[in-house]
Formats: sequence, C-alpha cells, structure tokens
Amino acid sequence: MDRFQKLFAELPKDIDSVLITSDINRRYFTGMKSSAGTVIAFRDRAYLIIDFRYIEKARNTVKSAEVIEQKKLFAQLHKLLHEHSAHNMVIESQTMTVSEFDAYKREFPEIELIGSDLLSNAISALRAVKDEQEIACIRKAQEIAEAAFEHILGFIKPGVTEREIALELDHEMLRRGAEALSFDTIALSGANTSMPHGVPSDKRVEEGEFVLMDFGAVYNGYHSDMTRTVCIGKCSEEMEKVYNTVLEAQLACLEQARAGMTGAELDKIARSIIEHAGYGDCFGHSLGHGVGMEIHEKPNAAPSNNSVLKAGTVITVEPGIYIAGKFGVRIEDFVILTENGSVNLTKCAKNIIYLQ
Ligand SMILES: [Mn+2]
Repeated sequence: MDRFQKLFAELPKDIDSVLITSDINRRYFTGMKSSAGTVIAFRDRAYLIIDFRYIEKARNTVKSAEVIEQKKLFAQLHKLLHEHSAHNMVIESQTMTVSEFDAYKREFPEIELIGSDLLSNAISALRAVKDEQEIACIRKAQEIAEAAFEHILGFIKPGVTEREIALELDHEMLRRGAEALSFDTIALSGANTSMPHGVPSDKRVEEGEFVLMDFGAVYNGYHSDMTRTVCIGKCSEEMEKVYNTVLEAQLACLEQARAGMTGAELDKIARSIIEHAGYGDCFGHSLGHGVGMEIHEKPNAAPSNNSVLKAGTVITVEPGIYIAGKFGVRIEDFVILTENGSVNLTKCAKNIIYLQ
C-alpha cells in the first residue's frame, strides 16, 4: 500500500477526495520538497499540481502522483473533482488558513468541504509510525549531530560565549551534511541553563558552570534532537545531585519505554523519580515529543496524553530539572518504540562530562 492508500484506509468510507496543501505533508506524500503546490487525491488516483519553478523536478522524481503544471489552480481542481465524480473534499484543518478555506468554499459551492480535524489527525497518525527509510534518515541526522557534539567538547572552554558554541555546533552540522538545522540551537551556561528554551547570548562560559546544549540536524527532511549538559571544571555537590537525578529519570524511561504504554505512563516514570528526589516543581515541561519531518510532532510523552504509543514511533526522552536563578540540567535522547521495548537512536555517552 502506498501512503495515499494508507491514508484513505484511515478515513471514513464516504470521503471522496483529500486536499493536501501544507509543505510538509505534500513532501511526505510526494517525496518532493517545495514551497508551493497542491495535492488532490482520490481513492484511485492522486495528482500534484505544481508551478513552473518546480515542474521539471516534479516530473523527474514524483512517482506517487500524476504531475500537472499549475495554470489556473481552481479550474484544474474543478476538472479533476468532476472527472472523479467527487462530492466532498477534506482539507488540512491544522494548516489551511481561514482565508484559504473561505476561498475554497466560495469556489466550490457544489462540493461539501470538510473542515474538521479528520484529515490532519489521520496524517499525523500515519506519520507517527515510521518506515525503515524514514528511520534511516533520522539515524543519519543523528549521526551528524553526534559528530558535531564530539567536536564541540574540544571547543568549549572558559571564555567562549554561548553564541559561539551555538554557531560552532551549527557550522559543524551543516558542514557534515545537514540540509538544515532542526531548530535554533540552544547553548546556555551558568544561571541561564535554568531556562529550558533560553536563547544563546554573549555571556562567556566560566569555571564551575554547566553548559546545556539542545540541537539537531535535518537530513533528507527528517530531524534529530538531542540535549547534553556538561560541566566546566568542577561542579558543586548540588549540581552533581541534580545531574544524577535527571540521568536516573532518563535511564529509567529508556529502560521501560515500549509500544503499548500511554504517553502519560512514559512521562510518569521520569516525573515520579524527579518528584521523589524533591524537584517535582522544577520539571515543568513534558517528557518528550514525536520527531520526524517536524521537530515536534505527535505523539507526546506528556501527562495529558492517554493514548497508547504505537510501535514504530520515534519519541524523545528528555527529563530536566531547572532551578531558577541557579542552574538547570536536561538530558535528551530519542528512541524508536518496539513491541518489547525501544531502540535508542542516540549513541553519545551521558555520564557527567567535566571539561577542563
Ligand atoms: Mn526535544
């Protein structure tokens, strides 16, 4: 079954056509990266309507859909809807704008436009379970990030700034083949590490501080995500205690994670260890999130997610403890869930690293 067939299998039987307009989902279904284009799929056939800038690439590479050069989009869609005797069309509610939706309603009065979350949710569910090709891209993205991490350990020393560390990680990932960065790299030091998503500044790294780095590479459309916290010189007893608590919480999750548990159950494993150590109030974010063509995608390992995690899901395990004004620690790996456990995609060591 190709991805369109899998998608229709997830949708109610009476859905005639689906309209895919987001860049990421268009790439997921056609394999082609572009900043424009429209996919319309029927149960027996799919089409990619795309403009002159992309047409040569599309004709040469897209196999899953018939490629049509875009002239007058709405007229072309009308023709296809008519040829396939479609009565309804479901759109991507989570990415189509209200003004686009209004335009489609105006242009297609004879078609029932379905603006519910039906399609967006069905695609998220498909994308949550990765196939082997997708896993291979994610592994490659992670290899690039880990090579950059090995490099950065030799770069960090007292006197370098957070921004210099972030830039060096970015440069190293791009040099090693990342097509993009997964997100704006986080590199924080000292008291700044208590802000989970702080922005790198011109602050210089000092002896006795933590440096927290959260970063990832994109390879062939797929993201990686990792966080490491390292110590410059010696750290205080409290810093060591917090580090080891986060590590214990993370290792327990990695040990117990498997398909069949809910996102809330996975989150709870880390949360109870951190609460038990007396830092419950200092772990204010959820344990993890899905990773794939987007850096944050479904499913979440969060107290609010009572759905069961499926085999083939790639999800982060990133507990943290953040003490405002003092310091913070986060350790993040990501794993593929299997029926019996999980496979860790992150190979880097994570016992506390003291850089001299
Ligand atoms: Mn993450």
